[in-house]
Amino acid sequence: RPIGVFDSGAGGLTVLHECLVTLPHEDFTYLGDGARLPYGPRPLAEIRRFALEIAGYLERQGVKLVVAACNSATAAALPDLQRTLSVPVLGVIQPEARAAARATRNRRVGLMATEATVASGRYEAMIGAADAGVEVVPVACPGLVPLIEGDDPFGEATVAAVREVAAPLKAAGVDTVVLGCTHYPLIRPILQRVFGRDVTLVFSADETAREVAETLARKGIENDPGREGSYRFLTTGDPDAFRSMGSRFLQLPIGTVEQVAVAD
Ligand code: DGN
Repeated sequence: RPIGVFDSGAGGLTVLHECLVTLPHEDFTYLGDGARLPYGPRPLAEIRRFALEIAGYLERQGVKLVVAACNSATAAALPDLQRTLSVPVLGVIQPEARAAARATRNRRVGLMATEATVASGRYEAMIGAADAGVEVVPVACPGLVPLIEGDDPFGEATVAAVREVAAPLKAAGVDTVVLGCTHYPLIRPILQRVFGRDVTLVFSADETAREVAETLARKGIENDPGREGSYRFLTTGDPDAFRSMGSRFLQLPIGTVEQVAVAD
């Protein structure tokens, strides 16, 4: 059975990318809610409703595990998803929160994320659960997703926007920055150069892929490691728009994209 991965759009493909590298023997079904993106600026209750619909659709498709590959959806809905679905559900916040608590030396961690993720307070709760002495300094970055999805993701405007959001985190003396949004791995070189050598950047994609692998092993639901897995794409929005944005995030062939309706 495949693993279901969902996001508001194509950003979660950075998480799928890492899962495909870490778990080449597994099958994946990725569902982007292209008809309703972006999630980041929406109220948490609305994101929760969308996430439950999307994940419910994947469950009806027969997936063996669901990955909420969207920080905003994880922030808004993870406990509800875990309560509602009959298969295990992993989000992108807890793996990253644990990694951040491990990485920090001065116990001061910065958070860059969408407005919804920052408003949820989930990172503070999860990092606090890992180490109650860690102070979290959050910065909402509403400008970054549109820039990374724009015509010039690696241009000067993106560098300027990163400098602006980095300034308060550098002033606060954080030694670790959690990149709490699916889109940020794409601009890793820009982020690392702006923050400098001594700041550790923690990404949700690779931490989550590791956690997916551990969960499959623990539950004994791994595929035979000798096989080559498959992956397929579904969207609630325009398949062509998904394909053109998606290749930027996946860095693998996308192939056919099927349009689906997710409501019950
Ligand atoms: N996938 C969203 C997140 O990780 O928060 C970013 C895109 C969006 O919906 N704004």
